[in-house]
Amino acid sequence: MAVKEINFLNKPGEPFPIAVVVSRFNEECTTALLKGALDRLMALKFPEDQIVVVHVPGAVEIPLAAKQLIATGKYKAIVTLGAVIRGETTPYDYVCNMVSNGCANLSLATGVPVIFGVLTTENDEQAMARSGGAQGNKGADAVDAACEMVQIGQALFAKKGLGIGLA
Ligand code: INI
Repeated sequence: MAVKEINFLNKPGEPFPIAVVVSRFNEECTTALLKGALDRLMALKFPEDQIVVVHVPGAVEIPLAAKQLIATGKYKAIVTLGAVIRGETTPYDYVCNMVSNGCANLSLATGVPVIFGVLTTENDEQAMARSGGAQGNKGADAVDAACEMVQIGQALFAKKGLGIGLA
């Protein structure tokens, strides 16, 4: 069967200019997410001058920084990292909705992958488990997702290569 398949799982491809937006709120966790993302970028041989990291106060501020980075036209993907932890008196649902809708809308409106590496958990233990603990590191996973999505975009819009040529 000559079915054309596009699948870049475990095929990171060539490095590209990438931006990481990381929030400070729940800093222990987000610092570990950033380390996971940068370690993965280094392992994939991204040159340091292709990477920018922007620190913002909290998850709510992530979409605006991502939008401003996209507006520069320099970056092929934006990785967002943050930690929204329910706790007892926090505005968890509002923060989750603002950051998740903001990133999704931005990605769809611009065509630039805005990867959602923001943890949304019930408690600190769940968040730390996903920041380099028993459940891996969502920062590293977000870099992998960025590599996949950039290549999918290139494949779908390329006039050569896979030849789908939507552009
Ligand atoms: N920001 C987070 O990144 N995580 C949270 O868990 C959180 N909680 O729970 O309140 C949080 N709030 C701050 C918010 O992101 C903004 O920085 C703040 O509201 C200023 O706009």
